[in-house]
Amino acid sequence: MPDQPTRRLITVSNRLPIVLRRAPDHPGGWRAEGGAGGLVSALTPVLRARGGEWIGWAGTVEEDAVDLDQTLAVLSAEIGFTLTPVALTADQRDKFYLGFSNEVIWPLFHDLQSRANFAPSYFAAYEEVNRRFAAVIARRADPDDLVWVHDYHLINTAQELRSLGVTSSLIFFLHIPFPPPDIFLKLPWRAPIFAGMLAYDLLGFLTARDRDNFIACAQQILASELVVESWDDLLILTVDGRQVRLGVFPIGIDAASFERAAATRETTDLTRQLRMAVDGQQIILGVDRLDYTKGIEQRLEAFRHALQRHPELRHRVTLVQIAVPSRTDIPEYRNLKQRIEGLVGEINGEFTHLGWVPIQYIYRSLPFTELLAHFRAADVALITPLKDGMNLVAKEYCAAHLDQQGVLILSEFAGAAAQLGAHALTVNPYDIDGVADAISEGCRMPLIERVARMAALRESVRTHDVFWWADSVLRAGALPVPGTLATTLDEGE
Ligand code: ADQ
Repeated sequence: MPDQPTRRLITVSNRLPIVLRRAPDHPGGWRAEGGAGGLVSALTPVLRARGGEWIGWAGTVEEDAVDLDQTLAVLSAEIGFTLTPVALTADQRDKFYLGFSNEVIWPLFHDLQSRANFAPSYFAAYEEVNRRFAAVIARRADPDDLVWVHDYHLINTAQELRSLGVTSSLIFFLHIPFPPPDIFLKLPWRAPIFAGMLAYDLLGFLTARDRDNFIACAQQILASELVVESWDDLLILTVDGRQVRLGVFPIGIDAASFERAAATRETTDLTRQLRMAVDGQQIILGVDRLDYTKGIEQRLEAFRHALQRHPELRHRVTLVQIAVPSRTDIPEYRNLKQRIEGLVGEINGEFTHLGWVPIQYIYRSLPFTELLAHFRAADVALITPLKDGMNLVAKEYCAAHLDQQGVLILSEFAGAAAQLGAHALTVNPYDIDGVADAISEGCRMPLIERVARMAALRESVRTHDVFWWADSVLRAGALPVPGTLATTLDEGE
């Protein structure tokens, strides 16, 4: 088998790193957008260097997907590796993506089981689509390739690949939390989903919390059949004579690019404009996809409470809440948008006074430079998800904060708290009083403390960036596991 650095990499994710839109005046009839984001910037150089390929859904339903091959061939040549589409029908997209992935797994794995819609028809579509992905991968993968599958949409792909006789090394990375047993076991399809995860060779989790929850589930589901041993930084599960590695790999951002982009003249000018617009007030910033896991409603309540509890904040602070439209085809998300807009209206109605408006609410995806300018201009970032796999916004805020004077208020239930919690103000997002007090503390924090905390946060974000993350996962995926493992979990942990 070739050495780790030379093995070809096949990356698989629900979506390709591009979005295609119909454009009759473009060659092939399609226009490509996107290609930004941490995952793309981390994996693009790896795929180019090793030779490789990205397999995923192109975002168009099968009925529309004529002439796609020519467009993807041109894009593949431009990007430096092959883009291979998986076709989905409109019905599959609805039941697999909107249904099972986002109405079942997403809420349940974020501990919000009451929001899950366990509709029986969704799981069949999930299996069908995972089978489709496996069929495409099986046509493309050689035994020496590393196949790296991303996220909760594709948990069952490895099992399908094994049944097709694929012997390549299979890595799975979960970008969301893994829940504790009392929540996971509520899933009606817990047996096939758990078995699906065990079909991979390496399972990557964002935090030790998630890995340990997985092991706790394994102990309940597999009981005496399970052996857990520690080896290097990994844990090895032996189930039915097969070994599965478990690793903790906190995803980072492309920190150097963020710093560079934050320092440009354009970003600096926009930052100045934002600061001038609030006329000397402090800016508190929230940036999230509009999702119930992000705790936006609870955050707005905490801000209202802060204005009541700490009246000195009035006329002195503005909360800028940027909400990026997300999953708007799911009713739960449309209802949440209405509730958030209602709350913003209520709070502004209650407190607006002599030209001071406490909340600026933005509901759209901002251009990158504007997003960076908001990060730079904000005195305090208020990042309070109810639960989050990692939360990259917290890291992006630190990387972009070139003057080192910003304060990070961070939910203890964001995966990022494991790395950043020591230098952030950590809060329980359900504790309205506690968050209100943290807002007041963040706004009053002395300069010397702000700078010391932010310097440490930036150092952590810079050291553990997205390239470090991708490299750690790929190394763990390619390591030869010794036949006999010396330390058992009981002895070693
Ligand atoms: P998300 O739930 O999407 O990711 P997050 O990690 O915060 O959450 O990433 C959001 C991304 O969207 C960030 O890169 C951010 O810059 C971008 N973004 C946010 N607001 C924007 C705006 N207004 N305009 C443009 N871009 C905006 C999932 C998991 C997370 C995990 C990541 C990566 O839910 O827990 O950290 O995957 O593994």
